Amino acid sequence: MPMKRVLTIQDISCLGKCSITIALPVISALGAETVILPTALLSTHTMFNGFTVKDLSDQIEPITRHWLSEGVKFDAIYTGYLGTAEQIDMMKELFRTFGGDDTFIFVDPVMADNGKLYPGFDMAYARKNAELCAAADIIVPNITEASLMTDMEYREEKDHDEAYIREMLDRLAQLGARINVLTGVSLEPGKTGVMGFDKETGEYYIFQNDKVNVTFHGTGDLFASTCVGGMLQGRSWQDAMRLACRYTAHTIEVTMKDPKKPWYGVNFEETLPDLIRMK
Ligand code: PXL
Repeated sequence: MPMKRVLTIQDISCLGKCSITIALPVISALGAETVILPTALLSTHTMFNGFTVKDLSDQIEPITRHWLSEGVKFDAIYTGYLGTAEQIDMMKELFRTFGGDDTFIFVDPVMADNGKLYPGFDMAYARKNAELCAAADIIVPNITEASLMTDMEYREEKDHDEAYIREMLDRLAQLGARINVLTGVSLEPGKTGVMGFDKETGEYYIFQNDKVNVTFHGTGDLFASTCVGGMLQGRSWQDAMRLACRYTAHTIEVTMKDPKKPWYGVNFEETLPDLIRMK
């Protein structure tokens, strides 16, 4: 099979195991060429105190202009954490330039979790992220992000039921993407996973894992990167979601066994060989 090529656009957090430092190894391990466009350079991710940030917005236009002059094409474009509303506008432009029938656009509207926006984001940014989702083929918000983009109440996992999740999926679909996947969905006690909706076929998909009662930073990026890599291997979106749920859960479990686990991220390095073998 010819090698697939994906462009991923998100920050570089030098220390912290998230965004590009997860996307590159994970998608590469799944066998696709991973081209990066860094949106900002941070000393660490934003859960640390005192992190430094250098915005790289001014590099986006010259870098993409060079790629255009080289005739570069992508099989997928995957956006994650972006810093500013202006960068979202730049992404919409970039999708128009590099998108097309042979390029799927995968948007993870990273901005919030556990009912709260991440530092530096506000409701205006949430509305902007909804515009980015409208320009995508597939989106993978968590419940917090989806609640902000659909004006629905945020409910914790213990309060999820299928009616709540279906309504959220229907409202997400109205934003515009064809495939809408909610992460962090719990449809049975002790379980967590995803529920997705393909608005073209009208099909819903649910996958639930045993819940490990911890949250780790970077697991959303691990999940999204695995989905993108899985889809580039030719898996259906449902198969890619299932792989991503199983791999993320497995990595959390393995990380929990490390007495020296870092507080800021998961030990995905230890589980990458398993991912390569997972069916
Ligand atoms: O994992 C998402 C993410 C990516 N990049 C940065 C972050 C976060 C979440 O907080 O701070 C810089």
